[in-house]
Amino acid sequence: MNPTAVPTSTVFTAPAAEQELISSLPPGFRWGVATSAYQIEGSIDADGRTPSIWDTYCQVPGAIANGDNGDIACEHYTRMPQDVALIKELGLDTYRFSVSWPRVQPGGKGGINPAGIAFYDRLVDELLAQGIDPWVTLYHWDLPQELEDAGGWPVRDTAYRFADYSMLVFDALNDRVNTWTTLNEPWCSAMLGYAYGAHAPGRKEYPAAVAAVHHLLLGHGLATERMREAAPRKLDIGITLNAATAYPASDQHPDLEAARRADGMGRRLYLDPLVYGRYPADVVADLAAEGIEIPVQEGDLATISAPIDVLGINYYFSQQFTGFAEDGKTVGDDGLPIIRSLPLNRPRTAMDWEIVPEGFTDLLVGISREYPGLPMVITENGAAFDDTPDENGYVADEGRTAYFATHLAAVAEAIQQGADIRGYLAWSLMDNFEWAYGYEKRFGIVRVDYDTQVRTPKQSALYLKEVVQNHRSA
Ligand code: IFM
Repeated sequence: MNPTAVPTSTVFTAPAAEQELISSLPPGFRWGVATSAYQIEGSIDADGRTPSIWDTYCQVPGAIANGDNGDIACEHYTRMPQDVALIKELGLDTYRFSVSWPRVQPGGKGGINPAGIAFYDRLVDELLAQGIDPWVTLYHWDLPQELEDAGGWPVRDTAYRFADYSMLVFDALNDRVNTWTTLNEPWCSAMLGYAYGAHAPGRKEYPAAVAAVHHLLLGHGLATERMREAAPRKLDIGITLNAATAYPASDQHPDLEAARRADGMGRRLYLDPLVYGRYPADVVADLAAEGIEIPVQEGDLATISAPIDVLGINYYFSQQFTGFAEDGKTVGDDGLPIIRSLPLNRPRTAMDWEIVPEGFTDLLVGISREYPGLPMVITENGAAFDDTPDENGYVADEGRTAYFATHLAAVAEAIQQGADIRGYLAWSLMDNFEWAYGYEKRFGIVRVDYDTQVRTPKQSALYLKEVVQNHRSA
């Protein structure tokens, strides 16, 4: 690469090596931003929408920081054209948004709610009118409450309900939407929601969480098969996983084992059935040792491994793991092997997540080698920092901007090492409801003043705009 061809940013100057990598991103690479329904829409009672598990969970005392909820959020439901105009202004070509299940199918049963789907219909039209490609995520965590009352994701029937709901949305929008993601981050739905009680519905039942993993994947497979069969033309259908690199803290056996387990439960438990139609034998054995069985029925794995066109990867941080307790023991009082994360001693974001860009490269290269032939798009990547706006609401978010630069360079590095990565969608278009953290944590490249709902692009937005412009004109 000729160093004189490296563009110089006017809002932020990344180190030359990073700039050089970023400018090596291939032609045709997609650029965009992502959001999700409950985090931005508000208008929770409008047009027939019924409660989701998040509406319910937000009412649990102490569940959400400051008692926040998504009732108003960014008022995107009523301000949508303005938000699409922002995406256009930033020069991005793709917008990934999620559809609120209880908005389009209130109560999680029956036919489509015309007033609910009309919002997404208008959104898609608005995006297309602005030359922005709509990318639909069907499920970003807002299960209709009635389906949780019937057992939620640990219950097999929820997978079938999800496929039915998916087809309602698919039939309404597939004439204009080319890219479809079934689930966003099933690990979070299953583990944060049913094992750790940190997300809605707030349950702490590990075996139920493992059943939820299977039924989420089954729902993905059922929906994928049905959408594929009904597709009027070649469409891109896939799933988005949150994943990370699990580094062993040393090459001692307990540390290697801890990293293997973390990787197994966090990454391979999803990718192996999706790509190879089997659960990883070591993870199955680990679960069996705890008396937990994945509730697989005949034909499920063939359904789950229905071919996909795109694998979405959401990346935020990586960790290293040790199999030693602080006192040196390798087995806990519960008789299970110790597994705990150890700091890598890196700077952290406001989420207390360590900033580990090489973990991103290693993850992408690893997936491309272990699961070859699967085109990937980065469907989320970004960082929360404690922003300080100036008197005009502008945030010079140097930390977030640097995060984008190092992580874009990490993606470019992965491509150079052979990974097939087709695009990058930043998380998130604007500050929004960060689940259990409420509005305290800000991931937006655009600041939202929650008192006035004024949106102000931050330095990171201007930086990404410039990166995209430079990429297009290269
Ligand atoms: O805000 C979330 C998003 O909903 C899913 N992926 C991670 C983001 C940051 O925590």
